[in-house]
Amino acid sequence: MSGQDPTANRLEIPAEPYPFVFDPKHTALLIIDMQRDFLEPGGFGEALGNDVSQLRAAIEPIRRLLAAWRAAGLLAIHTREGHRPDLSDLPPAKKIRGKSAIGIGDPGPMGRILIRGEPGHDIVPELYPWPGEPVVDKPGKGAFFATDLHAILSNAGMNRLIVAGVTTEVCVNTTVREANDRGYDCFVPADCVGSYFPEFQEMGLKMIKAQGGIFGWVGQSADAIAALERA
Ligand code: C5J
Repeated sequence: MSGQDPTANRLEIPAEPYPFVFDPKHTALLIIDMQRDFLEPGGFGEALGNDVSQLRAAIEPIRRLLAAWRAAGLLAIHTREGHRPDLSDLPPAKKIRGKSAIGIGDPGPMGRILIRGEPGHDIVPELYPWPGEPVVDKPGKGAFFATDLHAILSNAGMNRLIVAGVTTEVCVNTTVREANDRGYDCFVPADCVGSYFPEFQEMGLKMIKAQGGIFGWVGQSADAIAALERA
């Protein structure tokens, strides 16, 4: 698409396995599941025994990237993992997986866990969507499964994604793979994604950029911001 557009703007971000080239007009910033239940002390993530500071480290880099993205007037999209209050879109297998004492739909520290409309399901205040920024509610790990994300992106002429959010090995990786299969090139800023497990953070990023960028590119948010500022 960018090759046919006389106004195309080809920006370059240093990345692995090689520089990521993108036209900001055709690139969306996709922020995955930066929800209070995953990130805040006292939420579902912590109740399961996870160290939320591992995820919270991504908030400030995402905030800076989002600010630069918004300042340039570009498309930012947010996702939230969660389910209908009557649980009709929650597969029984997902409900019982893990056999933990509290699960999806149960009362939790911030309302019913991962239920749309509950405080814990909402996005952390630091990254709260602006009016007009699409928020995609997804019942699965991948942001394309059972959502209108692909329609929103293609109707807006997007062919590249910058993917941030949590967790690196679960919803970020699943979404990048889904996007790759649908023809999107994805850049993942390593400092803007987080995992409760350092080894999964490392391997989750390695799997994206392996074999010549089998699923996408990995780099740093400061380089993405610098590319935007140069433009
Ligand atoms: C998980 C997610 N890990 N957003 N969700 O269950 O990665």
